[in-house]
Amino acid sequence: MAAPPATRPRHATYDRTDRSDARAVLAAVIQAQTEAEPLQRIERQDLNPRATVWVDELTRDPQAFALSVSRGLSTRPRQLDCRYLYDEIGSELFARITEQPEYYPTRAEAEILADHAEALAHELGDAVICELGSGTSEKTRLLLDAWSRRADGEFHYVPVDIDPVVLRGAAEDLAAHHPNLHVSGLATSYENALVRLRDVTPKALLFLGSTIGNFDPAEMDKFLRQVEAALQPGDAFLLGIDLVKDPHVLEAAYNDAAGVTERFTLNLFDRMNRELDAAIPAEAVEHVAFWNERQDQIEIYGRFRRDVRIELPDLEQSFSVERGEMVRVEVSRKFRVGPMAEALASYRLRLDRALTDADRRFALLLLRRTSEVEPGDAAG
Ligand code: AVJ
Repeated sequence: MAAPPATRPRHATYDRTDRSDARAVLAAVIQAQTEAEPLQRIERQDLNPRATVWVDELTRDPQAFALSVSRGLSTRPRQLDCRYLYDEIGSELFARITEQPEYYPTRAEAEILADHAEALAHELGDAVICELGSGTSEKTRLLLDAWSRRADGEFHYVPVDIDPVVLRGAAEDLAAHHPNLHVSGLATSYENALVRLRDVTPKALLFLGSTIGNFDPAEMDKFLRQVEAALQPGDAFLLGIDLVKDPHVLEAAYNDAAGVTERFTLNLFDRMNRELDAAIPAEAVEHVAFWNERQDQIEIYGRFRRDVRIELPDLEQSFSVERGEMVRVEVSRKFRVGPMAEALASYRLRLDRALTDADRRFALLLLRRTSEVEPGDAAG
């Protein structure tokens, strides 16, 4: 047994030689970082002997949603924070989006993961798999299965998701299906999770589904700085990016014929009614999604069919939205491999391999955190 991790929690690292203790070390790292943030209350929930989740107060705080909506409706153009799309209903609807024939990204990425899971497990099998925005961890199972076959002993998965309900479900289910797997889930923001995972190494940080496309350029810069700080030299970063392609294909993916994406968008306004008593009439909002050619991004809005007053009674605020107004709920940027690799190099992320599906719709970038910005990189 290693020394009790609690004696050196802030600098604890994952000990390769004693896999059985790694969960305790992970727990100590996470707990220690938590204590460094006294305002952030964290509740530890042991689900079964091999699955634990840490739930941040911020994920349970209704005020946070209200404040975010208030901010979003006060700015022009109005825009809501897309993370609030993923409550229990929204996560379920997103899972159904991924099954729609028009929504290719999930299938394309799963194809890549299935084709390369063995090779990735071979290359990265020692690493703790940490995943930002894990959701149901559906695609990640392809990797976990490969890790499970390869691992000589125990291995570790740290899923991070903003929704504690979805996270708990996935954590319990994954531990049940892999007898040599330990799951330590974090229900928190990416930012908090990255701080807490800094000392866990070697790790493979996963950010799949082209979720990075939800960030505007300034947010992406901030996020990549946090990733750079969270990774130790040699740690891996597996980044899924959706690629620029025929606008018809892109627009169809966000306007599926069955109307699931429409319901996904409208759920955000329903959620405002459910949790904030916003009093938005059900038929007042419609889903609009289109390709913005200049910015290489899909933009998704709720468009108001008539004048509506949105109430936020807890904040004693209300907002009048006019007929025809568009409230942005999400952007989904699309990328090109070359420029993306160049951008990532200035965060000390070196592209080792770009894996694509047969139709080159989607790419999975395998990056390594280097000690230095690669020479010749102008942006460094
Ligand atoms: C989960 C953010 C990657 O942008 O394609 C799908 C979300 N929104 N359809 C995406 C989404 C509407 C999705 N991401």
